[in-house]
Amino acid sequence: MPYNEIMKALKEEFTAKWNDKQPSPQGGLEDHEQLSVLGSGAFGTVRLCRHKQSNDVVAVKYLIKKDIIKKKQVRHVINEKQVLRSIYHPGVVNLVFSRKDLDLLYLAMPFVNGGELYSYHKKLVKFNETQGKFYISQAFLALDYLHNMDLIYRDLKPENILIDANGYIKLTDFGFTKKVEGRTMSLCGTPEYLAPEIIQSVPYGESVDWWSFGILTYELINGISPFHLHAKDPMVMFETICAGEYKIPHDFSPQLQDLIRGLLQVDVTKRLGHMKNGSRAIKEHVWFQDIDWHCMLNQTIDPPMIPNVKDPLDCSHFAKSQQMTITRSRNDQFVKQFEDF
Ligand code: ISQ
Repeated sequence: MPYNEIMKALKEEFTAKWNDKQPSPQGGLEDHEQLSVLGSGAFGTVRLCRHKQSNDVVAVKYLIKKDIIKKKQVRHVINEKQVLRSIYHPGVVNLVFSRKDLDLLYLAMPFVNGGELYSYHKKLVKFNETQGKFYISQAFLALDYLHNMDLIYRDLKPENILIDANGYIKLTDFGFTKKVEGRTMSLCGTPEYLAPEIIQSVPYGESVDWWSFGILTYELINGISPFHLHAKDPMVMFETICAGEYKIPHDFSPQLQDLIRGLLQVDVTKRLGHMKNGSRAIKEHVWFQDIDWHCMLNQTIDPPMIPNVKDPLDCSHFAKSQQMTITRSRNDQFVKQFEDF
């Protein structure tokens, strides 16, 4: 099936799910055994859980209602659930089920057991162009899918890219993802990956993701991101980003240098990927000329590495992190705010 046709079918499926808003069932995870902590974020942790009867495993994000309210993230969290339950693509994590009780919200997702791309990247220091191109092509397909669903991802970085047991990537963390037909203005993301137009508070669109895609490409192959130099001083970093002051490593091939220059354009109108169907310009860029996009989407290309996974419960690719403490309440003080979750 041609790519456009695939996207059209996926959009229909996405729209039907998006419009069919269903609140999560009430209840906790008493039917699951809680296993290792896989990671922790601002509002809670992600844990591996096993269904006691079926043995099915899921990665569950536990979100603490009190903390979400305190940090004024209620809309973001409700949105994250709606995005997760509507998306369906081999390159993105989606929702298996969700629940809520008096104090917590639960988002159950497939367990992607190879760990974060970030940790392999750290171990290998950097990928060569051929290895990097595999992950970057995969990330391209995932982003292009989200854009076709009118979603802007807004948080592309190696920490949000998981590797599955077959060595393919899955994007995770849709807390900043926004459905927009047109432009938006909110400030969110990770400083090192922020596009100039987000920093400058001007209305922006999906091109912000192509900027972050440029940063990701640079970082995966160079080992260090273009603006990392100023990581300790965000104000200087923001000025440098907006001035487009970065150096392209001399050991990048001329094709890769050209791709980076095209993506890391401060002027959005000149950025590769800008305009409707602009992603074709990226896909058809000379650096990707040896990529068979059809095989890339169907996952029939040998990945640069296959994670060493012993069994379905193997968590060894996730660093042990801190557990959270939850104070249980007796009343329904947070019920109203999360009605739509
Ligand atoms: C799935 N598998 C492992 C870790 C995860 C972290 C966040 C979201 C989904 C995940």
